[in-house]
Amino acid sequence: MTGPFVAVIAGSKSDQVITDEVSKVLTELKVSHEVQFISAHRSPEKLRKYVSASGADVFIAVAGLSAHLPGVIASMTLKPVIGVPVGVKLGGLDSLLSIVQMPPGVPVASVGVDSGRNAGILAAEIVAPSDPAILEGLRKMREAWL
Ligand code: RP5
Repeated sequence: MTGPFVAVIAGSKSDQVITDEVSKVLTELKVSHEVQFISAHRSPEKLRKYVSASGADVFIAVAGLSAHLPGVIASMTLKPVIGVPVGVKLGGLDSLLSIVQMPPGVPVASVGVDSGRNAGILAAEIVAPSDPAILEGLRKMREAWL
């Protein structure tokens, strides 16, 4: 594999509509990535193995309800983690607060509820300084708004 790599992990197959959005924008921006469905609550050991074996430069973690997935991933890696809260109950507020209220020293970034596209763009922005093609893709995406 060459170039930066983004690992997208969701807590459940029921989050796939959001991971599809993440995947779509990362593909548009030509960022190598893969999507996995691994629950922090139901299969913590599988998650630990995946995170420690992953060569990811950035993790995107998609989860609803008590969304501990991004924080648990952050506890297992020094790479940046972007959480995507999913609006399953309470308009996604439960998930959003679970993601952003991390203890000091273990930060997780968060995009808005169900904002898979923004998570993909943010991940691309994080890796773009080391990859001129991704930077150019981001520039073109913004130019297209004009
Ligand atoms: C979270 O609980 C998942 O990320 C999903 O958003 C939500 C519901 O999961 P399922 O019960 O559909 O597996 O862990």
